[in-house]
Amino acid sequence: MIVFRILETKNKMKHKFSSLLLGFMCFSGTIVKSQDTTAKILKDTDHEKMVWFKEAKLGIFIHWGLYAVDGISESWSFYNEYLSHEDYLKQLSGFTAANFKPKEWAKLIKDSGAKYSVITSKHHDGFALWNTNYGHLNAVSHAAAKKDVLSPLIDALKEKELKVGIYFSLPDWSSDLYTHFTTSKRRYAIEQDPQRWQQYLNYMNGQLLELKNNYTPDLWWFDGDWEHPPEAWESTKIRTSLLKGAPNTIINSRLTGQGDYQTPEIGVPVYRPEAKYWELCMTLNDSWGYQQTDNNYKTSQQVIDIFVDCISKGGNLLLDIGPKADGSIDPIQKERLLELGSWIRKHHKAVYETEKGIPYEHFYGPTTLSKDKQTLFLFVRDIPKDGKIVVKGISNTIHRAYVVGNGSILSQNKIAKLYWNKYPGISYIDLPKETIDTYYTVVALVLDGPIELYSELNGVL
Ligand code: H79
Repeated sequence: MIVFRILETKNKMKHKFSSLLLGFMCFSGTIVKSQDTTAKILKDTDHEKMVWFKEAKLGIFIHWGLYAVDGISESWSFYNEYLSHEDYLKQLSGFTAANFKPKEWAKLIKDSGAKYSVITSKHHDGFALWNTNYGHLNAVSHAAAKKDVLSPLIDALKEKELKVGIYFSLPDWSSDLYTHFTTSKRRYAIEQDPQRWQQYLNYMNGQLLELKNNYTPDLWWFDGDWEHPPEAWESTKIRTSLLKGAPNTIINSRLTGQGDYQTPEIGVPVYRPEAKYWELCMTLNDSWGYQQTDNNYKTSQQVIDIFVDCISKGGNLLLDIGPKADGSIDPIQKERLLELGSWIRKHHKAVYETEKGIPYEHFYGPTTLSKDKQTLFLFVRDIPKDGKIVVKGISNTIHRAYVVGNGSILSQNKIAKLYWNKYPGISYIDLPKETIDTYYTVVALVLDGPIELYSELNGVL
């Protein structure tokens, strides 16, 4: 259901399908290992500026716009001609933000365990949440809200010491200056009217500069780059301009070729991505924005499954919420964030400031490593039938095994260790029932030094 609903809209498009955005996909039943072709990122990204991102692990994505009024798909509903553009814009009168409490949003995001948030300043429909001087389609001039809703949210996020990411759609399907209007209607082709395209770029860059100057975001989250090649977007120029005076700002991979990190969407990477920095964006149900008819919410277990999968593979999860048009947040969405947050708080040592874990050959489950590589965290989802977990091929001495967030010291015994070779044997660690967590129990193995994995191919002799 999940992928179907989202892809259903896209399949209507006349473009050839490419894996550019959805990232890390497998096709036609053949196993295709993740390839770096999915999102072209810069090779010379400054690693210093990526530290907070790498250690953050969780961000909260916010899709808030006109589409929440009728509960229809963000921008795509009119693009794919499910309703007219005129009817889509009628939602302006329902976008009230009457119960919008930015401080409560920021608190919820903080309580989810996230370290940053990314908010849709403008989706493909061109509706801007801030008081832009470029165009009239915005929350202040035309919507029932009659106020800038972006500024107070960004202030509240900063007050909570959360990093701020701004989502910005390169396409603006409502602008007369833009090439694409709907799936069957193009306004013009760039080659036919380069001047008009230049006017669009001026408009778009004007908005970007407003956002930069108003909010000095920590991260830019671009979307929609697939509609034109990077030369048409002048993506190099955009990056230079956004980083001028703000060199530590991070840019996602959808400013084609100019991004700092890879941006897979929905598809949880099966294989560990090769990219040093990546972030999976994911919906809580099957919709980015609020859709009252969509009750296909992932359970808390499933949300935590996805989160653990991402961090054990060295990536971040950008988990989406879709607030209602009045600014309130659905109780189920709140509950999922809070449940994730309380699990993360209990296990924070195994989550933040960790690195990707070890290969599955050593432990049949997700793992992370402390920054000094001296503590290995094992994420145990299913209760072992004999109450023991198994770790193989670790050459270090395990000084201590304990349950994170619970403190119990665990007993262990080793089998198949000979004195006359280096094969490290197999460790069995007892996991008493009383220590089991509702979602994942995390066992920390404190090692005698940085982890050393036994990797001789031929075994003992
Ligand atoms: O904001 C949410 C979505 O509305 C937006 N990104 C998230 C965060 C998004 N919409 N579509 N996509 C992302 C990916 C689009 C993929 C496709 Fe296509 C569009 C598939 C078919 C048409 C890309 C372009 C692949 C072929 C053409």
